Amino acid sequence: MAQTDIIAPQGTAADWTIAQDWASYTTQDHAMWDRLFARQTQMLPGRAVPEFLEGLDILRMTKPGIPDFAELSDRLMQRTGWQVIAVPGLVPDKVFFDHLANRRFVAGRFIRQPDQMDYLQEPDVFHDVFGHVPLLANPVFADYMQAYGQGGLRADALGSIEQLARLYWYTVEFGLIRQDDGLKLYGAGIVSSHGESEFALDDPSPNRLGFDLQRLMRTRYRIDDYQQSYFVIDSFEQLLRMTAETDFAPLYAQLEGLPDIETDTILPTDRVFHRGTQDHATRKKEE
Ligand code: HBI
Ligand code: FE
Repeated sequence: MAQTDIIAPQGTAADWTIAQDWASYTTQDHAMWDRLFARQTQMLPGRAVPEFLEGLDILRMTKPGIPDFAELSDRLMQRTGWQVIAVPGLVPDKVFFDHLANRRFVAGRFIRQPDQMDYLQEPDVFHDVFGHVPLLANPVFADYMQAYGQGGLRADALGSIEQLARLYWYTVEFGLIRQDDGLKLYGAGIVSSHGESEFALDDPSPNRLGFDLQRLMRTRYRIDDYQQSYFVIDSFEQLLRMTAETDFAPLYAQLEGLPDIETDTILPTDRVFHRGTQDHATRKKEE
C-alpha cells in the first residue's frame, strides 16, 4: 500500500480509529454475523487448531450478534493485554504496524451484505473479529502479533515491507499448523472463509509445505483466489521465536539478490506435506 496517504481521512482520529458505534448495527447486521458464525463453528471443530476454538469460548464470542469491541477488549485485556479497535477499512501499513506493536488489533466495523457471503475485497468485522481475535487470547500468538508489528516498523525503515507482508500473509492470514493428529488451520483468512476452510485442508489442489522464513519471504501470493501453496508451522512458539529473535535486516539484504518464487512452485529443498495437483488454479484459468 502506498505510504503517501498517511494522513487520516476526515472523521477519523490521527491513528485512523473510529467509534464502533455498536448501537447502530441493525437486526439484519447481527443476523448476518450469526449466520456466518453458525456456518463456521459447524465447520471448524477438528479442523481449526484447538487454541482458536478455545479463544471463542474464553472471549465469550459464542454470544449471538456482532461483538461489542469494548466488551471484547475488556476480556482480551485481562487475558493477554490486547484491545480491539475500529477502523474504516484498510489503513496504511505503518499505522497498522504501529497498532500491532502496541497490542491493538484494528478491525473493520462494517459487515458484508448477503450477496457477499463468500467473497469480500476489504476485511469486514466477521473476517477481522471472528478470524483474528480468538487467537489473540493465546499468550504465545498474542506475543507473535506484537513482534510482527515491531518487525513491520523496522521493515518500513528498511524498505522491505513487501517481504514482511508475505510473512503475515502466509502465517496470520493463511497459516496451517502441524499437530499429532494431522494438519490444522489457524490463519484468519482461512477460518473466516467457508470455502477455504475446506479447501486449505482437504482439497488435493494446493501445495502444503513446511515453513521456511527465507523461502516464504520470496513467495508471491494470490489475493484473487484460494492460495496455491500453504505453509505449515510446527508451533506458535516457533513463529514467535523466529520473529522476535531473528534480525531481519541481513535477511532482507540477502533477498534482494534472489528472484521471487511463484505461488505454485515446489523447490527441491521444500519439506512437502502434500504435493498439490493445482487442479483448482488450472480450472479457474480455463474458465
Ligand atoms: N489495514 N484494516 C487493515 N487490516 C489489515 O489487515 C491491514 C491493514 N493495512 C495494512 C496491512 N494489513 C498490511 O500491512 C499487512 O497485511 C502486512
Ligand atoms: Fe485479516
